[in-house]
Amino acid sequence: MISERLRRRGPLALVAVLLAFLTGCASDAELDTLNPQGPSARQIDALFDPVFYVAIVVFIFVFAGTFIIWWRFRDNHDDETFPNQIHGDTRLELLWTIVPTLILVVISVFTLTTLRSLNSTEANAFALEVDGGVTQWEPEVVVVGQQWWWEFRYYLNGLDGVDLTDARHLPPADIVTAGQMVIPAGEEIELAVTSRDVIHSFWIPALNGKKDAAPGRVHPWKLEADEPGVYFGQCTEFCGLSHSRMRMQVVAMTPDDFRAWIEEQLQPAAEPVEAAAQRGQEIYETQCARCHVIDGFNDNGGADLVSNAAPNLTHLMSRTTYAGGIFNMYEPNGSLDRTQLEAWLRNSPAEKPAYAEGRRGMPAMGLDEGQIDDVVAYLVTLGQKPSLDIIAATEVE
Ligand code: HEC
Ligand SMILES: [Cu+2]
Repeated sequence: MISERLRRRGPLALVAVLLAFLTGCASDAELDTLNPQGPSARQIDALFDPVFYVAIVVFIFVFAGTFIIWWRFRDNHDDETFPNQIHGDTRLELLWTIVPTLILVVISVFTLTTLRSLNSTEANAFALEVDGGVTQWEPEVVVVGQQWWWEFRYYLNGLDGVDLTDARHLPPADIVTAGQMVIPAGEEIELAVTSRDVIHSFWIPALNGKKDAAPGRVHPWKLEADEPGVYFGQCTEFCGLSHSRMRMQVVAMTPDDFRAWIEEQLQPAAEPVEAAAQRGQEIYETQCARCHVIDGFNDNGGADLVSNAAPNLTHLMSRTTYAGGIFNMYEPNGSLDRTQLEAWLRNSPAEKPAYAEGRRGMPAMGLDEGQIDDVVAYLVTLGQKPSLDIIAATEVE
């Protein structure tokens, strides 16, 4: 007999299950794993789908079996009429050992083949114009995780001879950016993934699976986007207080736009002309330069951070998000989101929780409102604003 309790609670439980199920129906979800937009993600999807169908068949089989047995033998408490016992039936034992084994063997063969192919790379050289000459760039990007943001380093002459084993003291790169990795669409990009502190995990669901970023290790990985576009990601290894605020994006451009981006990023910062911006630069020099780098102005030789790095600000304005990809730099109409940037400079740990006293994240700088205005006047001279299309496509909530 179905108990009175179950009769009352059953519908409630069903609603809860349905609600959980419905959350899976979001369309256009940024981190959708079932919407592959590059070759690696497609391979994973091609493995996922058949395994999922096999799992459904097994699920139905097991649950139907359980249900039928429960129904047929319900209310049978009389020991005299115990049903036939099948313990030790060799045929049955063999059957339910061999069938699952076969299923798992077939799945593992396909899984291993997919893994092998995901871990092999065949990136083609990509021609870039650097210093008036043509450089054949082996498309590689160094990905460094740090509590709680991602850094992307481009070494245009290749990674041969670049020692990545100590992520806190990496050799200078041609381009260093944070939060947004820019790549050419339709090209395979090799990644070298590492970390400056704890274990993080790099994941752009539309383009590929996850790869751990571990301190002292360099993990190879790859990405390719079929089309120009913006692909969202999220750190997926719990890494402390602001783990959920450690986001990133891949911005895939047409090859020509990408070349233009490289050219722009190679420019050192220009000297500020306005008086306010010059005052801002002085504040930067005394207060911020111990952590941040602006190419052409300072390197942070004696960095003060435990993790030994803060985002490179040379082309800050060319990024549309900051602080681990959680804030928009621009309003949808393309104007600076000044309120948010000022709030960040006023008291960053209030905007994004961090252990600033434990030297993780950016500390509150104690600037007064006049100084904040001057610093903003200086920051807006750093790098070019991207197109409205990119601002719209990269917008975060
Ligand atoms: C003690 C080191 C330190 C000092 C000093 C410091 N910052 Fe930062 N800053 C950081 C770190 C670390 C981050 C990354 C925080 C995060 O994303 O969680 C950061 C992030 C930023 C960002 C966002 C950049 C991005 O792309 O995500 C800006 C802008 C910034 N700082 C400006 C400043 C300015 C201006 C000053 C001086 C008034 C300053 N910082 C002083 C460590 C520092
Ligand atoms: Cu992380």
